[in-house]
Amino acid sequence: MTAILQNLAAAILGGSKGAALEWAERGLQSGVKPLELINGGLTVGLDEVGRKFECGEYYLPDMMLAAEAMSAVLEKLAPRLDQDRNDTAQAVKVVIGTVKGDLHSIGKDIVIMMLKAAGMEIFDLGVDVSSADFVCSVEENNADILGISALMTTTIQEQKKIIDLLADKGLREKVKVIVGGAPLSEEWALKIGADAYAADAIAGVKKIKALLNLA
Ligand code: B12
Repeated sequence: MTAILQNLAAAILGGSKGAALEWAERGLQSGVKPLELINGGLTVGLDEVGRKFECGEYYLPDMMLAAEAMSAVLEKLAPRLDQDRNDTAQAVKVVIGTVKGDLHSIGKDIVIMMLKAAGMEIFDLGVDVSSADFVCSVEENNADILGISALMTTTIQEQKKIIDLLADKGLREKVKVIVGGAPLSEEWALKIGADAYAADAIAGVKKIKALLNLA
């Protein structure tokens, strides 16, 4: 099993969609849970891609190939995630997106997969979303939760803009805000006035349930 995860991570690192899909399939057939393939294989590979990019060993096209391979496998795994039989979260409406200027979607999409598996209703705004569009969607859909993703130190400030705009429109008390993304921390969430921060998708589901006092 460890070999499968290692090979899956290596396929992502090599930007090979075909190999990544094949190792994911082998993993599933050997009984590895989709979540383990995501956390123990795909994400490990992509983190390494990020490190190589940072130190100049990889360039943008390498990162793009790795991201495409990752997205293809996620698409394959999405319908196979365990569905939560407990339906306490059924009526929860979540608006989620990645901030303006930021095109990173993979982390957000994993969070969405987990929230859907937990039975929540998702309004996915996509990437590069303006603060006005976030706030409009919260209002229109009467959302319980607003999830805001930002992956770059240059874009995380947008999260604060959105929270400030919610307050300006008198909507801040109507919705709980959770923020996520690799450069963030609890301190950041506190500083910008979010209700919660989650380091990964699983923590995200737990924190959202806690914010809404669900079991
Ligand atoms: C893949 C990738 C890309 C892909 C994105 C494809 C896509 N469809 O998403 C592409 C190639 C397009 C890309 C482009 C760029 N990228 Co890029 N990218 C990455 C990389 C390698 C992985 C990101 C990722 O998907 N991680 C895997 C997921 C699972 O992790 P995650 O996003 O952190 O999400 C998890 C948690 O954070 C959390 N979470 C995330 N969001 C949310 C939201 C909520 C509500 C909750 C609860 C939780 C949550 O849960 C998720 C799942 O567990 C990172 C390096 C890294 N390790 O982060 C660089 C990285 C983020 N990119 C970087 C850069 C510089 C760029 C570019 C500027 C490069 C360039 N020269 O053009 C462009 C920017 C484009 C733009 N305007 O956004 C830098 C950012 C540096 C900084 N300033 O902070 C990084 C850190 C690479 C590096 N080490 O230098 N990138």
